[in-house]
Amino acid sequence: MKLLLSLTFLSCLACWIEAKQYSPCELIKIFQQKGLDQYQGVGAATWICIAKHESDYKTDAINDNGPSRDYGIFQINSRWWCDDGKTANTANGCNKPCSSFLNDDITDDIECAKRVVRDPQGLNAWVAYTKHCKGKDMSKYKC
Ligand SMILES: [Ca+2]
Repeated sequence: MKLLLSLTFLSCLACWIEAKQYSPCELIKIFQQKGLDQYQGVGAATWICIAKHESDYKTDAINDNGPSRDYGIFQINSRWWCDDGKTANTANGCNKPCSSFLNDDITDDIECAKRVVRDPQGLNAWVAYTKHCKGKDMSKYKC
């Protein structure tokens, strides 16, 4: 009975805590599975660099920029890519509620990142990319 109670408690904890801090090795594997590695010619290490400097790999990262907010591992912006219900004139380019970029299932985050990088500005949409990744040695972001 005690064991059963503990198991119930543990599984409930798992339901509540959906957020997660990934490791680079976990992310590289997921990026490869979901076709993000080499998407538009961008290798997994560069995506890792972006996630590192945008969110430190935390799926529940939120940054308030005043008129809009950035969500999740790729810090997807509520003015252009998702709807958080409190950003004026969101373009909602990924057609998602921003809250879907805060859980530990990063499938939709990856799909939205693909949409972002297909825009003319490409990776430059991410400030972390231009500041920390562009033209830099990406070898330390490998697994
Ligand atoms: Ca998600």
